[in-house]
Amino acid sequence: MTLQASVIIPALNEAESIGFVVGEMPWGRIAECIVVDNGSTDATAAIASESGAKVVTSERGYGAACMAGVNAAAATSDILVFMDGDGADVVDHLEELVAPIQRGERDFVIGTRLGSRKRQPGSMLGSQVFAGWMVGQIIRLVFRFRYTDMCAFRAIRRSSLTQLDMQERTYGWNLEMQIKAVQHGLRILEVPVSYRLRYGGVSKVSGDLKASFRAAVRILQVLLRVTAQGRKAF
Ligand SMILES: Nc1nc2c(ncn2[C@@H]2O[C@H](COP(=O)(O)OP(=O)(O)O)[C@@H](O)[C@H]2O)c(=O)[nH]1
Ligand SMILES: [Mg+2]
Repeated sequence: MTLQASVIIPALNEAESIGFVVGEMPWGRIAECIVVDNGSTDATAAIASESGAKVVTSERGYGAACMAGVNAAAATSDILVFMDGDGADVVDHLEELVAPIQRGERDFVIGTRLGSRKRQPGSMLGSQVFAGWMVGQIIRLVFRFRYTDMCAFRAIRRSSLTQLDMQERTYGWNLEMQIKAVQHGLRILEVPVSYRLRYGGVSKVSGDLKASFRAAVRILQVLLRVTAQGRKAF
């Protein structure tokens, strides 16, 4: 029996892109696509729903949206896939993320935009490449596992995610998952993925100076807090 996968997409003011993203879903391969809209002032929710997604809302924050998606996922889904709602992630790679978990070989499969696959020029800022590298080095020094990126496109076994007891409700969510996955001894795999320019609309994080600064501070806080807790616990 193949394990079922739910795709969870946090989306904030993505009216220009969300129809494209949901429209690309390989419906035959997934149980459902959940779009979590918490505070959009545009037609994101309506377009997502018209395109076939299940739309839910949550408290403010990127991590809060991801968590709401987890809580909304069908009880029959054993695998949760996260991806962005701007069309930058390439859903064709979904199979490569999900299959190692379905085969029982891995618990957490994360995309890396810095591997062998094509990255559209300008789709990733130098600061994002550097942040992924730096965080990867710190995690490697402390926990002996090397990540090359903090890519949002990732798949995780639901029971493993529950075990991680995620606390972050803003932009530290992705990193918290990565560090805790190592701390809890999950079987992790990085898979090279392609990355595109966003389909339409504007960036809420990397392209916005204030938001990038807030995200960077949050990521550093998570890095220090979760790493310190992990060192105590293990
Ligand atoms: N629901 C929700 N989605 C968010 C929030 N902040 C960012 N997103 C979504 O998270 C994804 C990544 O954000 P994006 O603006 O593309 O960041 P960038 O890739 O760093 O430029 C997109 O799908 C956004 O719509 C938020 O507070 N709530
Ligand atoms: Mg983006």
